[in-house]
Amino acid sequence: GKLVLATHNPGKVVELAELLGPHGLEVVSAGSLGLPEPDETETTFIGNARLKALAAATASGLPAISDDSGLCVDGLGGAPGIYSARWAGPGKDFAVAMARVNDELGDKSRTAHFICALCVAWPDGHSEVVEGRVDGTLVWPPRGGNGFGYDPMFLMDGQAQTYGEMTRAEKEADNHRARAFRQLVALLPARPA
Ligand code: ITT
Repeated sequence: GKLVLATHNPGKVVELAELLGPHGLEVVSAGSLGLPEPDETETTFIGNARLKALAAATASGLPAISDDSGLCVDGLGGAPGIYSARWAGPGKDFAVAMARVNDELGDKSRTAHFICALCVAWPDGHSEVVEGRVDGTLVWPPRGGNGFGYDPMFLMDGQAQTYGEMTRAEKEADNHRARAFRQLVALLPARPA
């Protein structure tokens, strides 16, 4: 059946489409349906993921999958966290966002993790949510031009390359989004559209 991808972030669309592909679900984007971008008024990744998926499912009459994610930096008390997109400003400039993270960090702890909450919601208001996490450290200066967002400064534990230096296949093999997705897949057949 058809599924709405309830995100306006092109980097997420690429990764989620790749993850969903093998499951034979026909994906339509929120943008192509002209769905509005709801304000992210919740205080948790899971809360915002639910809000976005329910808004898209209700508006479209189709099941919808949303992604709320972000970078949590230990030396910054977990910031930018749910504000990760907002730190890039209206111009969505992640060079600026990464520089702000680095400036505010100074010599505080550079350990960090990415969180990805994925939600699938149905037009009748039912929803399921899962969360994936990947741990790492932050490098400076940023390395690599692949991926999106904070990828060039994130070095996953056990890796020599930042997400910005990895190929798409290398990053997608194991990250917060893929880890969340593995849990979500287990829930999908339980409630087909
Ligand atoms: P939607 O709400 O439309 O999905 P958004 O970009 O506003 O798009 P979020 O509110 O979830 O999404 O913000 C998450 C931000 O965290 C995102 O803009 C990235 O900068 C960052 N982020 C999330 N996953 C990432 C990843 O895999 N690599 C790098 N940065 C990531």
